[in-house]
Amino acid sequence: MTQALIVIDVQNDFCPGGALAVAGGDEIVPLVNAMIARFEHVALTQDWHPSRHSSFASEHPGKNPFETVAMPYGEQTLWPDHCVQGSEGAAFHAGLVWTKAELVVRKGFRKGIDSYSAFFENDRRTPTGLAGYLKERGIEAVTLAGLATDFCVAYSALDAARCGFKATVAMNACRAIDLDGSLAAMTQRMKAAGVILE
Ligand code: VGL
Ligand code: ZN
Repeated sequence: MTQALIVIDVQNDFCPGGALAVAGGDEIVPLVNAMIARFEHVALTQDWHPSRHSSFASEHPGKNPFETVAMPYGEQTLWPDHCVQGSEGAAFHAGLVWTKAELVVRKGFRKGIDSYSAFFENDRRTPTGLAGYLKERGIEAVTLAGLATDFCVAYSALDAARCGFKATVAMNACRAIDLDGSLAAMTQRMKAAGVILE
């Protein structure tokens, strides 16, 4: 089976000191680097929001980060401003050895819709193009690692399985936000969808 590694959002804003820091987010960098070295094909994702993105709590008067709001496409968690296009926070962690990557998928660039998954935006319908890219390249199996386990990694893994890829998550090379039990809930959803958790 032709395999690819997909490294999810290993960006400064998701690491300690960043705007939406994930505890221990930087600890995965050496593990991810070792995986990059081992895989024949590597793609990266980069959370890439315009300023004033609709997922930012600052755009919703009276709302705080980590609260939710109803969007036309469903419930959306609100976040601190993060990963603004071209900012230092949106850059890959300085220790990430990303030069081998064959593709960088940027997501979340439409102001009115968030995109956790590397495959579809949060309406679960608008594709990023990644599934078509992988299929055209003959890639049948994907392994995911990165940030955050219970948001962008999990939604990407669920969509990978839904698109017909064999999907594996390297859990030790991921770190979670864990908002109101989201890590346990998303772990359960991944298992139920047939995602292999390593
Ligand atoms: C992410 C929240 C908002 C992630 C991205 O990479 O998991 N989480 N944007
Ligand atoms: Zn984001």
